[in-house]
Amino acid sequence: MAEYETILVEQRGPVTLVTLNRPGALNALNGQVLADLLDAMRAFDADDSQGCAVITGSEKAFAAGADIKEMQGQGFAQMYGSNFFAGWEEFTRTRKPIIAAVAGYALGGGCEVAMMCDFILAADTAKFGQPEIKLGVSPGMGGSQRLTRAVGKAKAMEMCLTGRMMDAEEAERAGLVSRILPAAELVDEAVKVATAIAEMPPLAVKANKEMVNAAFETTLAQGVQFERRLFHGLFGTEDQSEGMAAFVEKRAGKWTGR
Ligand code: CO8
Repeated sequence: MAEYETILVEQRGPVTLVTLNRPGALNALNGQVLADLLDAMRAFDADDSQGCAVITGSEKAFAAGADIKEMQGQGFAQMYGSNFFAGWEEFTRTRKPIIAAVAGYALGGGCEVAMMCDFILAADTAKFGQPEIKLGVSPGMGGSQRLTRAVGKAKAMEMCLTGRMMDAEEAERAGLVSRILPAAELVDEAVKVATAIAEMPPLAVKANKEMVNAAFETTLAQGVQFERRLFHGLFGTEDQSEGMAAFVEKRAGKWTGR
């Protein structure tokens, strides 16, 4: 298992657990975090023994945003010229599922990374926000788009324009997070959920992730067509034959990933 400067990576059975680890900066996201995380996610996607990842932070912060000290001295030419932080798009192309397990602050880029994951499990201590306006800027890693799709225009607009944070209860009511858990149980429960996903037929896992994500990119008719074609395609897999046979024979399925 590779060692990284800004993240800790461990395998718990079929689950890759990634812990953001810049405690002195509340896990602020700098170029090194991006490089480390992309490397870890490439390894995760390529490893057949791994079926689902969990990304978490500390008790106090999932991540308090992009690293303000790294960005402070930059001008337009440097930001635009280097296409600053465009590398995060690669993170969203990870084919296996990623769960964000969020405790404490998920602000700015931290909230945006949580929203790039496939779903968010929140500790009761979680706080979500897009406070970039207070720095004279705006979300830059998809927050204005993903937050709006997740919670609707009214809340997204209010949060982006005022920088107000949403607590876990409000985030769950608004549909930003799938569930709230006691902080002390967050990581273990997230690993449990990830293990259940990792034990599903792997091709069906990828197909389900792809089709739900397609809902954000297509019209309803195109999305329904995309779903149906993937559904048809799964009938070419061994795991479909096995899954349906196992149901009829009242036994558990054994997956080959083919
Ligand atoms: N960047 C760098 N350092 C940070 C950050 C950050 N985002 N957040 C906290 N830190 C550091 C603090 O500077 C401090 O370091 P030091 O001890 O050396 O002074 C340490 O972490 C602890 O922080 P605090 O003392 O401030 O802790 P508090 O408990 O008092 O406050 C808060 C916690 C409320 C979370 C506070 O730290 C805070 O407001 N942080 C900044 C939140 C923020 O504004 N986030 C948005 C950043 S901009 C962004 O994310 C843009 C994303 C898009 C980029 C895409 C580019 C294309």
